[in-house]
Amino acid sequence: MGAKPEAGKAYSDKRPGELWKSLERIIRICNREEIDLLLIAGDLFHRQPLKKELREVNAMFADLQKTQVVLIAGNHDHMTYRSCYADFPWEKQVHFLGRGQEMEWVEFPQLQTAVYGKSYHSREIREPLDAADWRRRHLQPKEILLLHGGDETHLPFRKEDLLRLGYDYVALGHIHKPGILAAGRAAYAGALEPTDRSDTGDHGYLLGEWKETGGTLRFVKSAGRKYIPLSVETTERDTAYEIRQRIEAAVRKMGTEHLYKIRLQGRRSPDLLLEQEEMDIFGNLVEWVDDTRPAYDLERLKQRNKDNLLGQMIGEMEEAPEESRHYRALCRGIQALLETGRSL
Ligand SMILES: [Mn+2]
Repeated sequence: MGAKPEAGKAYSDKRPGELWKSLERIIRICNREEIDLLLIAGDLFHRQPLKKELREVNAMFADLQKTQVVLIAGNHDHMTYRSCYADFPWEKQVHFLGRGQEMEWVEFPQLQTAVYGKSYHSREIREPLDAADWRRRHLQPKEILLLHGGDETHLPFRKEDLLRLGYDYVALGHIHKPGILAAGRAAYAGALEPTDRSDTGDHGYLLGEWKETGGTLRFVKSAGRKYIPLSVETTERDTAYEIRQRIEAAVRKMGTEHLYKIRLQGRRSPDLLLEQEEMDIFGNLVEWVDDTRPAYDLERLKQRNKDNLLGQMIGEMEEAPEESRHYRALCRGIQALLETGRSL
């Protein structure tokens, strides 16, 4: 919550509201599926939550019929002495762990389960995970740890050390991409919704179940939109009209509700009129990279311009690797010279 992701002009304003809607869907799923525990492993908010935002979240949690909520604060919404988390009066089924610096826990005897966790009290935690600080107390048959971080500056840990703590399950937060760290033992649910254009791929939540026969854990897609990288191949025969149609067809096929990062690749006619604005057909274009190379008749141009700057640049370009920045810079320079028309 509280993120304002780049979402393409048609979506930018509605995107923050959509993130709230996404949480609302989770509440309905909890009620429908009679979920026992909803675990939120930090960074529920993208920044310090406002009191009115906590009231909204709390009102949603209040609708839970059977579900207990356990949450911690992550690096984005870390605790400070004036954090609204510090003294917020949560509903009785909501358990916020981490008003203090030490490990806290909540027991659910009817579920024979305890959930442990610690909130961030700073933006970063550079010290690696210390087993003594994170040990379980063996209060219930099943014990779960909520842990936020895992990269260099946010509680670095080695997988073996995490598993050695002996929890039945570690619900991990911080990394936006969902991923199982150790089958049935530790996993990142990932961000419920992608909140940045680098959050490509599917987003949703993890649904875990303990039965007599063992546990299962599966990822469930639930995000309303995703960021999709789309490569479009061009040839020197293509017109802008044709490229536009190609983009339109691809976006329609994958879904106009998604947000696209488009990269043009291949050759293109030297005098192609291509406006990025024109290519944002559905208002969901968030990134545009034009890596096409103009298909000049270089031999002819070099012959005609061997005594001037253009000829010199073409000579240099032929030496440079096609993928290099230098090559692309020369391409642009040559194009600029050609557009003035004088060298032709
Ligand atoms: Mn984080």
